[in-house]
Amino acid sequence: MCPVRTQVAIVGAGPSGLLLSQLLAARGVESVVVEHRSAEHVAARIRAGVLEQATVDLLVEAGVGDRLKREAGEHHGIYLKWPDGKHLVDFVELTGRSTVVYGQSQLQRDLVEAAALRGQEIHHCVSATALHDLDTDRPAVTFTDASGRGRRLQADVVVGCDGSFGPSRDTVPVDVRIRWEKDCPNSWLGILADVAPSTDHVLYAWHPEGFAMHSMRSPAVSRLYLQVPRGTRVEDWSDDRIWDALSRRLGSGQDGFHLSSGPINDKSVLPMRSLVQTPMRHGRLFLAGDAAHILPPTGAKGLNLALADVALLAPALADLVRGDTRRADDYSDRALRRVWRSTHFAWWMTNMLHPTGDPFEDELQLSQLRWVASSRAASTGLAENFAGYPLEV
Ligand code: FAS
Ligand code: PHB
Repeated sequence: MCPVRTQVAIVGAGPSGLLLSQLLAARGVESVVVEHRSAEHVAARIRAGVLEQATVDLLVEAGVGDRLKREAGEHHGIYLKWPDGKHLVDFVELTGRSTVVYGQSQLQRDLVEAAALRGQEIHHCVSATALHDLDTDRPAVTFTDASGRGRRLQADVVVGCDGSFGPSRDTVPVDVRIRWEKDCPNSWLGILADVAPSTDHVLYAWHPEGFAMHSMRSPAVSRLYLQVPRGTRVEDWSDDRIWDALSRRLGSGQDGFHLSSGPINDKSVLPMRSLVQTPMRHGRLFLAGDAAHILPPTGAKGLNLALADVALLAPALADLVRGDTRRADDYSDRALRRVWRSTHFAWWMTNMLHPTGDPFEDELQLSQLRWVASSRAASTGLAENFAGYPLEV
């Protein structure tokens, strides 16, 4: 096994891993990234879409925001819709902050291009990734590289940016970690369709049959979601069945709203759950992004939170590798303040918008939607959370 040495070993080349390597390079800190999949596979995954103002500012400052500034659609609010009502929560009017819609796959492409420009070392298509000696000052990551060779990456620090299914969070000893998990009874069935969006802002709809959401990726591509029971198989939903359900739940044909349909070119089912693991550091292992927390996507927080983690972590690691551990010692507590705020908001939005089949719950949810629509205080609360907070709450 031929050992290689770096300052920061990053497991995972998704948005958190690549942005971290970008932020570290800007601080003169060397890193090496190991990734299980090919660059094409990671970039092709259809996932998040909404970026908070603080995230946009972070990406622009990191030097990866040029295309985002040119192509992202600014959205100063979201619509809430229910059978006898519709309301625009205007973030700018209420909080002075805005959001943009920019697909995660577009952001991933920007991060990959920036990594190539700076000559970032990334090992794709690795297997058998394992983390070692995390409670020493010589931690390491071993893996089998794409050519089948065993590799050992020695580092000062290891960062787990390996998402929901990576090995990092399980490497923290059971008697050290606390893991909070809460499964939702629903999943989301998401589609990407070649059709112009039928709404100018992201539209969240409560309907007795189930939640639906209309988002977008460009003037010609729509992104839409349906609440489906947990365990739903994507093959159980034909294109026609999907469009029929979306049309009913989004209220097509009512109040001048008409849902346009078109060819569906991606379909997937996303189980919904909340998970938080603390602490987000163990010795020389730091966790960031989905490796540390998973949120229901109803609050559009997953990606934003992942990037907020690394915005905190990069300066802390730059200090750590130069001998100053103070910010690294504070990382977990500081990051978790935002993690819990985002986790609560995602839970609150999910419980307000997803009917459970219980008529009593239906009335509570409808009352909450009418309250948010009629109370400036309530809609400001939603706007503050959705449009996001400064990078450190
Ligand atoms: P990621 O999961 O993006 O990246 C982790 C990387 O680590 C992956 O590339 C993986 O291949 C790699 N990896 C895993 N195991 C490894 C190993 N053993 N060795 C090396 N590499 C390894 N968020 C929203 O806000 N809105 C949405 O609509 C939304 N939809 C989603 C749909 C799905 C199917 C999923 C899974 C998540 C969704 N999310 C959504 C959340 C998502 O956007 C995440 O928050 C975001 O990808 C987090 O980025 P990372 O932390 O970098 O993790
Ligand atoms: C998306 O555009 O994919 C999106 C928008 C809002 C959400 C989740 C996903 O809450």
